Amino acid sequence: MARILMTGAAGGIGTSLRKLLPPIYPDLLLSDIKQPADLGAGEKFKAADLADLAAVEAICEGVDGILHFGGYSVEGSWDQIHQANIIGCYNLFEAARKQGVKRVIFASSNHAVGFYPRHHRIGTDVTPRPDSRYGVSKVFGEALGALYADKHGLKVTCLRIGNFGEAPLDHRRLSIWLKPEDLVQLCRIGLEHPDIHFEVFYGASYNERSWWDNHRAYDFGYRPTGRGEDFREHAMAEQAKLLPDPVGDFYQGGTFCSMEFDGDKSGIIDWKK
Ligand code: 15L
Repeated sequence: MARILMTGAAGGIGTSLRKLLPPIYPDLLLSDIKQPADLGAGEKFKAADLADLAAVEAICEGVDGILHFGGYSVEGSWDQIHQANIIGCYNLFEAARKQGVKRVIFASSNHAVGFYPRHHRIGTDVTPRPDSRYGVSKVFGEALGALYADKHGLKVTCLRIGNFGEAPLDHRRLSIWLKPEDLVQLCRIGLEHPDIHFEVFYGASYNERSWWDNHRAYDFGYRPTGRGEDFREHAMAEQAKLLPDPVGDFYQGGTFCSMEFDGDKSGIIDWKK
């Protein structure tokens, strides 16, 4: 029976997956910097600070596969991103190698490519265009994943997650929504598919407005069950409450692009005008 380690167990994705994974992976070890307040009696938990290599090695001991959802999950200061997502991600891959872990699923993000305009459909093989320090850390994590796959034989799957949740939150999220059960499918492909060496998939459900060519995931058997358009009315009503954001509304990364933006706006088309 495979022992699976999930980092980031106290975060948004981790909290949801703690409920969905045990029937599939009963030997599930949870980790985060602090124990989740609602940890159940049947749940196994070991605390670890990702910036501490020895602590990360300790949680990887005896583990077959890792779901790495730990780290900083939004834009932060350079120090926050550096500690949790640069040093932390390096420690995770290095600890996995040292402990003989076979597979790693890395939670990358759409923000690794957030500066592609929304009218540009992209695959997983495009040049990275991160929209934030956070996005840069995800590009770094994908690069580390490729290195550990090619040099050390770790089987690595990077998931460029769109927006994870029960429903799309606004207009932008109609294009990038990821239903929890669909993320579970992608994790299973990464942990179990015999042909994984190094792969990048978009973590997105079946969204008719998608900006992404995710055929690689479908080739590996991914069949998403979530459909963003089913929530169109709700998402558009929520969108109507938001202020216009010419930069964020033009690029795929949304507000991650407009925050701290002082670049050239001349190429930006305000579609609403
Ligand atoms: C992400 O990568 C974040 O972790 C999440 O909090 C959302 O901001 C999401 O992207 C998004 O783009 O909606």
